[in-house]
Amino acid sequence: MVRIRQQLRTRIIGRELLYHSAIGSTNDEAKRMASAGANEGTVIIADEQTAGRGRLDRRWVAPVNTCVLASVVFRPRLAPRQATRLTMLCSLAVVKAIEAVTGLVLGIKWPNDVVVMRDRAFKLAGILTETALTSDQVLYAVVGIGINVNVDPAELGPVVTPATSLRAELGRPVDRVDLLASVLAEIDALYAHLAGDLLPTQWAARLVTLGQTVRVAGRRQELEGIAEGVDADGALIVRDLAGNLHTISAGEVSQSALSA
Ligand code: BT5
Repeated sequence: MVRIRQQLRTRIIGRELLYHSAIGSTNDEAKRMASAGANEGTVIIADEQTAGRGRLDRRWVAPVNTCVLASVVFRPRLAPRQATRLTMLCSLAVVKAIEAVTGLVLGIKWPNDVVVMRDRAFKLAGILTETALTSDQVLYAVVGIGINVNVDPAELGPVVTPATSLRAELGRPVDRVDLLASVLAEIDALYAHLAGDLLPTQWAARLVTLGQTVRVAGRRQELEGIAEGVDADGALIVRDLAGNLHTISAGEVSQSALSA
């Protein structure tokens, strides 16, 4: 993985890049470095995580030397409620990079899953955004990216959304360094569009969730309805069965039993 340094032509992302053969969690290390003053664009990568995390402290599983495991430090000029833009940016960058390197066509399952769509969504990559906030700005954010590259999905154990990998989709292995270089280059290019309409527009165009009947388990409520759109910061707009609109900024979306 360390050969990535020769391949990077980025402006900001990966100017400083630290490789670990094994680490607890690249996100934890990136947060530690960010709180100690690491520069924007610092990237931590690893070939193995012994304590890889998903959201809500769920486990992220990646057998050694098979996956892309990376975390990026950002110091964006964003208000706290806009921090979701970094999740949008990195999920879109992962989609674009994988499509460019492999030719697969991918989608995004709101809010953070990169998926291959067949009769249902198969999860190929996950994004974990963690922030340090003041009342009116993001001090720093760490976005962790896990991509299933050369792994047998059966090795991942029980998963919420069925999992897949690039090798499973393509029937051949994919070079993890080429893929990571492409992901970091896409993040670097999209970072110039962190503000403005391009990012939410391109991200929304990839959402497999829109138009579907969904069940949303949010922090405060659970509801069922049609996912009609997203707002500029990525919140999901759902029309419930009584016709009322709800804006959901965080939660879990699953395809509803009603649409089965
Ligand atoms: C995510 O969480 O999808 C965010 C994953 C972020 C992982 C990266 S790896 C580099 C960085 N360092 C870290 O420690 N984390 C980040 P979530 O949506 O909560 O999905 C977690 C759930 O996905 C788990 O509860 C499992 O059901 C399932 N899962 C675990 N490993 C998986 C895998 N490799 N592929 C697909 N699903 C998986």
